[in-house]
Amino acid sequence: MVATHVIQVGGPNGSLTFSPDNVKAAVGDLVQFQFHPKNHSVVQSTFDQPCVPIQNVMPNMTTAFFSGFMPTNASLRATSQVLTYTIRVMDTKPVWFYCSQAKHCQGGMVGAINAAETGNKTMSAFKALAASATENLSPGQAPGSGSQAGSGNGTGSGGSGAESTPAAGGAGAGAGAGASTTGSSAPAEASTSAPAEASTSAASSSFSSQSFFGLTLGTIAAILLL
Ligand SMILES: [Cu+2]
Repeated sequence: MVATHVIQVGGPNGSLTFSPDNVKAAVGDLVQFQFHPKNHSVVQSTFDQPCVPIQNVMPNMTTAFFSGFMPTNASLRATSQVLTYTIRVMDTKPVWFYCSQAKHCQGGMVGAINAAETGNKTMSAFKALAASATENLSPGQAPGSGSQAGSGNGTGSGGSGAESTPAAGGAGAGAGAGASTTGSSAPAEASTSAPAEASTSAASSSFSSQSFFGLTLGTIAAILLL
């Protein structure tokens, strides 16, 4: 029987986490990522370069997965129209992944399937490597182009049995916060989704307590993870 392991991507309070950040899965099992606000992604990486797509490091990698960006908001979850992305586990070797939004990878938004509990390649070691990464890249994004300028292709490769399930109706990113993104259904391109996150953060800070001392939401989130 095929087991499905659910991983929460982000959290209702905006946390930059995958939860759980390491699942034990058997060959053939499914791993379903469920996306929380505001706009995250799941990108496969190597252990050694946590914030770089695996195909940048291993050009012959044909089964790399990338969910695309998944702009969503709380009301979408309330109506159970949760954005999901599901992959199939192809072997028992560790699979490493991260969120390519802004500096989420460096902020600790990394995870694994079948990471070892001990030794050199543990989840905590992976997280430490991510924290010191110089860039956070989406697939297709040129190194050195900056974290806001990517153009992800928004599709997982079929090789790993990936499928994404955009919610019906195509909810716009940050609709509750007045962001002016287009309301097309996910996966959005990084070039539009990255500014969306920035604008929703700014909008929400204007009417909530998320912006103390002029810090942005992202800065506060980063500090909280220190
Ligand atoms: Cu993220």
